[in-house]
Amino acid sequence: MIISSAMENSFYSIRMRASSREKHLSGGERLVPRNEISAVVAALTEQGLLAADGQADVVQCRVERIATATLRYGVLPDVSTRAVRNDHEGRLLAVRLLERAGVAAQVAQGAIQLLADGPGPGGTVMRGAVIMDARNGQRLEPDPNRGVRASRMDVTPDCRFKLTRLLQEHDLGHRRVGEALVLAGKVLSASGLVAELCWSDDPNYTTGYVAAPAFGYRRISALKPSGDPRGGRVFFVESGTSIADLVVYLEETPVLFVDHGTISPAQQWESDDA
Ligand code: WAQ
Ligand code: MG
Repeated sequence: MIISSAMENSFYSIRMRASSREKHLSGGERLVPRNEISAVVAALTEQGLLAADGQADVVQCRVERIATATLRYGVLPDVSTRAVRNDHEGRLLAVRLLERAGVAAQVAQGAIQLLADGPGPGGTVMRGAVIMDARNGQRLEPDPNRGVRASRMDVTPDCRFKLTRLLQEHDLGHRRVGEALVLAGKVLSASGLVAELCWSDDPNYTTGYVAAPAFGYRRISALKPSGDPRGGRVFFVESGTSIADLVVYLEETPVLFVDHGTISPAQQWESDDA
């Protein structure tokens, strides 16, 4: 949800990218006030250096001032978690959630297969996300090698303080959770956006999520088998959505979240649940 309001103070976009021989290893994006720039650049640089067991040979951080007038404000999606027994159950649940959000069942299944096979060229991981027509499954991202990167989104310092504490109370203090929640928040705020599907390319991180306006950010404890290095993101859109406008919004429009939503305790999922 996006709310418009006037807020003073300059914010700066900080984007980090770590790579090894042209291969993307890790990225990070923050929007911070002037006084946090140095600390955040240091933290993101360290994150890039640590990525993939320290394989990075280039870590770049780019700092850009954001024109205050372009800033949009929003509230983060609600967070809920379903524990599943294995990735088969997890993928079944993901299909059901995507259908509920308005994605055709076959399209949802196809998207899961795409991420399972590796959506990049030759079964590799993409740096960004796939954009997919929710009705017919057509891939719409302008560059299918790279995908689209959601960028220039963050929580305000005040919201970060509250969100960090709340996530920790629910054992969700892992950096990935907050990052993915903010990314999903921006993605869901885009016009024409129906749902997002995501799981990590980190072989040891099996939890993924389906996000949609109707149920927020729903975590699923297993969307892939442990040890699998493939992962990715699919942004599902309504047919007829302007992809050019969507890409500009996701990559360039700065969005700051001023508050979080609710966080519900994890629930065991049974396949006969609605
Ligand atoms: N924009 C678009 N796609 C991205 C971005 C981005 N900024 N960052 C990563 N991706 C794509 C890219 O294809 C990656 O391979 C893939 O997503 C996964 O990225 O609640 O850690 O950073 O427990 O490995 C979700 C669950 C974790 C967190 C997701 O993703 C939770 C995660 P990763
Ligand atoms: Mg990441």
